[in-house]
Amino acid sequence: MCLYIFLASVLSAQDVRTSKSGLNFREVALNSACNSFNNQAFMAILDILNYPDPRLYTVAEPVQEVDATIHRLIDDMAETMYAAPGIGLAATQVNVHRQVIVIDTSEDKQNLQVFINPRLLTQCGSQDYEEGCLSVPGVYETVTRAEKITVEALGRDGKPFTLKAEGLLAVCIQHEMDHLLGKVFVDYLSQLKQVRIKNKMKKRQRNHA
Ligand code: QAP
Ligand code: CO
Repeated sequence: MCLYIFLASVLSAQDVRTSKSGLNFREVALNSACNSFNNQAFMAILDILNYPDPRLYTVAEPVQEVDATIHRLIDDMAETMYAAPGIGLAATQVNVHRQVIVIDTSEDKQNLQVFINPRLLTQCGSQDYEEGCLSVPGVYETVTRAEKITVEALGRDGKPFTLKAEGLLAVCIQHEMDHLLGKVFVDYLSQLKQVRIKNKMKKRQRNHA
């Protein structure tokens, strides 16, 4: 997105000043944009798998080391989630089968929460919440989950933390942890609803083709 805006503004400026290297201004701008791209200075919006893609049923592997590759994945997942816009995204949904989740349930979208290798330590009570999913666009159905949870995970910095959550955040963490186990919220619904949702998705795919 930033790259496109940047390139569009550079290319629309009809500036053909010649630089020391002999390249004109437009070529220099393009080169530097491409170099930044190769050096991975830009984040990327990733493709999201759509239900009932069989790859959504893959069980994610634990992350062994929170390295630059994982940082890049987290940044790209965050950009993808914010662009959608969504409040949670699991790596499974972008076809990366590692235990990585990004969540931001805040109003101002300034509170990114990262969960690597999450484990539920406690869960209690129950709550019904109307859930959606970026992999099941346009479908919202009520699911019953634990009301309060305690989760242990690694943060973006690779350091372990524990977090108590309730309400929407607790629902979101449980929804995203399900993705890492190869589970989609639709799987909790009646067979009839699952069939209807699959048909709706097929129809959608035809129209968006
Ligand atoms: C999971 O879901 C969640 O259908 C995150 O057209 C949802 O961010 C947990 C979205 C609700 C708890 C409660 C869905 C965006 C976003 C759509 C999302 C859509 C556009 C879903
Ligand atoms: Co989801």
